[in-house]
Amino acid sequence: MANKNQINTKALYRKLDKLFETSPTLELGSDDRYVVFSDLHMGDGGSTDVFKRNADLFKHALSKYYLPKNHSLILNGDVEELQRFHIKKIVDRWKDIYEVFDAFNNRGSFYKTIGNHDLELLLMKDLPFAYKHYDGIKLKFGDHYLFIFHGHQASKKYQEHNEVIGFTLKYFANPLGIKSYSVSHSSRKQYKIEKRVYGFSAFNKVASVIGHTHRPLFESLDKVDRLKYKIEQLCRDYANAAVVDEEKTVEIKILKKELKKYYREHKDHSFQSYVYNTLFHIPCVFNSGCVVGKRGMTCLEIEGDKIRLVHWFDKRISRKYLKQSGYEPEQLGDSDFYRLVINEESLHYIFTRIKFLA
Ligand SMILES: [Mn+2]
Repeated sequence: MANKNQINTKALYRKLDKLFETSPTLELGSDDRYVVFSDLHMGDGGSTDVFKRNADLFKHALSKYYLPKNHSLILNGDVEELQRFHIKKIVDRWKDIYEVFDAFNNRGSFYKTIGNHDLELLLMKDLPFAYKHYDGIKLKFGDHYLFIFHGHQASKKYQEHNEVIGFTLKYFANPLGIKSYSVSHSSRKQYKIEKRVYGFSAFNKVASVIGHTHRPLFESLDKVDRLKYKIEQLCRDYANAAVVDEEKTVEIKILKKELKKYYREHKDHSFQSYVYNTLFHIPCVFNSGCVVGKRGMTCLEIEGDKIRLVHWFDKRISRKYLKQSGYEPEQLGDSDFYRLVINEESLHYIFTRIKFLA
């Protein structure tokens, strides 16, 4: 039996339309630099605080790399873990992190969107910080838009709860009454959310930048598809080269090994392919990944015409990475932290494909 409260797909797309319309627009000039991080889930510093693991890495990347290089910082939702911790405890424990946020904010280059784990910020009267919160942000690149939002808005479960939450908030203003829910990190649920964002973005010819699922996506591709494409491209380059390219041989072997390892570690393969049932593959969904990863953190850098998926990690895993000739990580000063560009593409090229293929 159909549930009366059930949000149908059309209604969900209408909500995303509204979110797009009401999100403020920032012009992306050719000299502008942005970095997008999401899903920090900051807690109280205790044993259940998942932010703690990469807190140092995150602080260094912001204060020693992005701040001096004049990037604007976009925190794309689930910054504070308010479903488990009190805001005051979070702000107390991570004073030094908020000082870095303040440095961006004082420069007028700090943007914070709301996710499902920090939703309550919208109703709190005395916030311990003066940041503005957005539901979404549009970055305008020529005639095209990068649409930045956390991503829980594409979850039917959230939209169903949202009706109830909205009512509760309006009439009782009781944040504790919010039924907490978090996204299950099952492939199937992640896939459904990503697929809806893909459908919405392709239809509207925009490129969406989300977080929420904690899974990095670049040009609508996840790790498996990126590896496959890369291997195919390397084979093509190898065949076209005038002389035998030993470096490419090594690189192909490494990537093949990585792909096999991924398949060994992930048993459920049915939701791994991002080549959706569309005539062409449309590069319209990006996901910055998360700050709380076991092997470091990922983010998206937007610099003029370029967009990049970047992996930050510390020396605990750097030796393995440094050995792999296919990658060239950059050490941050003389610190233990490294920055590695996983993918880079031109926004002109991306929007050309979206324009003609979607
Ligand atoms: Mn989330």
